[in-house]
Amino acid sequence: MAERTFVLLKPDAVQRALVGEILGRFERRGLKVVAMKMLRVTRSLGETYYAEHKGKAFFDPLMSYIAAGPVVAMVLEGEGAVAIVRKMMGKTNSAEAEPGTIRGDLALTIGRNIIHGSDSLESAKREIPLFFKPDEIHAYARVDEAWLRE
Ligand code: DAT
Ligand code: MG
Repeated sequence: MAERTFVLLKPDAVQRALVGEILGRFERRGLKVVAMKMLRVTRSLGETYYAEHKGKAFFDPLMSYIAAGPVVAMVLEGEGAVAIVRKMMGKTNSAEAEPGTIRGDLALTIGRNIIHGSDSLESAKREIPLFFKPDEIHAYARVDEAWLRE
């Protein structure tokens, strides 16, 4: 069953011009981009999005990091998308992430780990509507078919 997951390229990924590199990995794997936008994460959105970490020692630095510049948010669709994206991202602590993973190839520390991906289908269902309205998410297969008929 095709499922959807939420991915956020954090401010350092944008600032380091790694958007194409990371997006290309997902596209080449076969995941479909069904929604994408560049935006700033406000303090209020950041607190809702990372609510599970409120009260932890790294919460304030995490809020500053996520709000430090524009991010690229996206919804990726495909069979097993949630687990596949997590595997491709590598461990949360970039220092421990395996080479071949996004963090293992492109990031050095836990505090600058360049990417977020939903950790479960439930998280994806909570996170996607924080960033996208229903009409900003596109039914990829149907769009493609209509376009081919023209
Ligand atoms: P992930 O982003 O792999 O889902 P998470 O949800 O546990 O990891 O944490 C969210 C972000 O918070 C993570 O990408 C980086 C930061 N973070 C987590 N644990 C941390 C820690 N021990 N020290 C500093 N930052 C941390
Ligand atoms: Mg997480």
